[in-house]
Amino acid sequence: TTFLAGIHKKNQMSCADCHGKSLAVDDSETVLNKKCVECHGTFASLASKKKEHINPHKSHLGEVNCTTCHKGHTASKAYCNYCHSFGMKIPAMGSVEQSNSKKWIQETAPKKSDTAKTVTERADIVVIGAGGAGYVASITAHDAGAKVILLEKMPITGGNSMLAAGGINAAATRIQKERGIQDDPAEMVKETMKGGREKNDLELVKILSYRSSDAVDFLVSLGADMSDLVRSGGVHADRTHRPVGGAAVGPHLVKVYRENAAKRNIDVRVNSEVVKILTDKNGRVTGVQVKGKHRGLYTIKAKAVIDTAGGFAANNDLVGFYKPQFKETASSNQPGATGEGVVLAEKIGAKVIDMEQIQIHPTMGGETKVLVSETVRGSGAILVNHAGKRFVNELTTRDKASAAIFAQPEKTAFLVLGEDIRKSNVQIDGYIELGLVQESDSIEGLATKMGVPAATLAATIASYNKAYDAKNDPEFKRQDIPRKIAGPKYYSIWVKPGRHHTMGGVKINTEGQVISTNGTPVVGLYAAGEVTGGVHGWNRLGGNAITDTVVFGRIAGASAAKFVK
Ligand code: MEZ
Repeated sequence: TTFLAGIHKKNQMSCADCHGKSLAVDDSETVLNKKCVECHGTFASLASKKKEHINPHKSHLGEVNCTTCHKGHTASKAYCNYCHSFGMKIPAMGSVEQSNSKKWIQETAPKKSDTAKTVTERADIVVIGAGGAGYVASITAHDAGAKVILLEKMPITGGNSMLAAGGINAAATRIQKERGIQDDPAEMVKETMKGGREKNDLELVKILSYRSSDAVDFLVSLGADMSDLVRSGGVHADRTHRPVGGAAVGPHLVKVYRENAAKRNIDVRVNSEVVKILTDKNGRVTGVQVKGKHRGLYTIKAKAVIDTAGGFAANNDLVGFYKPQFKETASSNQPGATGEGVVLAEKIGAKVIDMEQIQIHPTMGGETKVLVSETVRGSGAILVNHAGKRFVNELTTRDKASAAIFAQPEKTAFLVLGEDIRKSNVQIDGYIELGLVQESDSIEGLATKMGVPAATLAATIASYNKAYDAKNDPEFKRQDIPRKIAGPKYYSIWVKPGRHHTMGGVKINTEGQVISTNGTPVVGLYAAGEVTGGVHGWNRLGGNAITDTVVFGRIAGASAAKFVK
């Protein structure tokens, strides 16, 4: 009686008042959530009532199901608590417990799966995982005439794309040309290969680069704003496209994807975990077995399956298996990034490559799971050690920047920036809201807060500003210094490297087909995004992940649609 269902019952409500008259079993909890909104109001109206500093109804996750956090028959639990230490309590059986990824998945898994009736449905194409690649593949396949079902094991869609802060790398775009920025897909190939330590699949990198400009046009055609540009590490031009003001790219794109899928009536199901990819006796893909939160096990027969289930940087055990030294590092990933998509494909013969290549992002916010975007450095911030000195080119590749931080005695560092840099990147205001930023009216004041020698920090900033004026950074050879570090306010963020991206995964060819261990395509199986290996080699460049999801999501969607025809 203490859970939400009990409270509703005490208020004379029946089961049908929330679940609808038919009491239909629905893993996405659509009817239930519609009822929540009817009685309690929309996200926007609830957000406007709250005066708290951190407003759960105004989150970067967008308008997710109410039942993501509010539970009728078990204790409610704030999803935000997985990543943030807000200690958010939910009225009526709220929990403040921090979760780890495994635990979250157990809670969303069905209890009666083994006893559930087996039902069979049909689709042309099933897409596994509703992150960026999954949405793009689904929209593309749908627009090519295929009947698509998009399945997501988590209670919300968006995957890691939802958390993407930076932007999408694309070369020779209309937007770059309008700003007079010289860029070339051939340069993008070269820099992506160099960043990946030449271990990338060159043919995939060429596709990534030469189709990147089209990918941005595609996003704009869906309604996305990609009008701002910034530079990411390891590249020579402002190639990272993002929404105006430097807003985080992920929440914006996922909102656009959700709207486009809804407009097309694409069947998107949350709380729906694929537990097996089905094949016939010749190894051709015939569909999937799904474990729905309420429905239990059921089958969807399909002529093709697209695996876009993402990477595994949130899976401690898997990371520990491939890279024991990274097991205890914090992860910037959403809790569902646990790698089942790789295992599902491997079980039906897919070749898996580069699994030990796990990217460590240099700047996670102190002890948190919050990623402080590379675009903060791209906007002009410097990295300073505990002695108050720069120690690395801030726009080098992530592997090198992380290694340079790990080489410091404290294994942590600070981002230091001034007022203009803060104003140029709206995400910094978000870090201020989250309490990650220290600020002061003077360099001396900031140095005291950081616990670094004031005279050294002042000399570091003066020398960086001199490099800005001279357009030459003799000590660290940073190529792009877009802004000086100047007051009236100075800011610092304490940062620590953390797990961010898994470069390995299933091998694909240029058509997005999954390649088997014997070197031929697994018939009917396609893949795109972080579940695949090969595109990024041994180190991914910042901004290339969204390009990967869009370019290869489109390829997988189009190839699968052509195949089912
Ligand atoms: O591509 C990324 O991972 C990226 C740009 C992240 C970030 O630091 O913002």
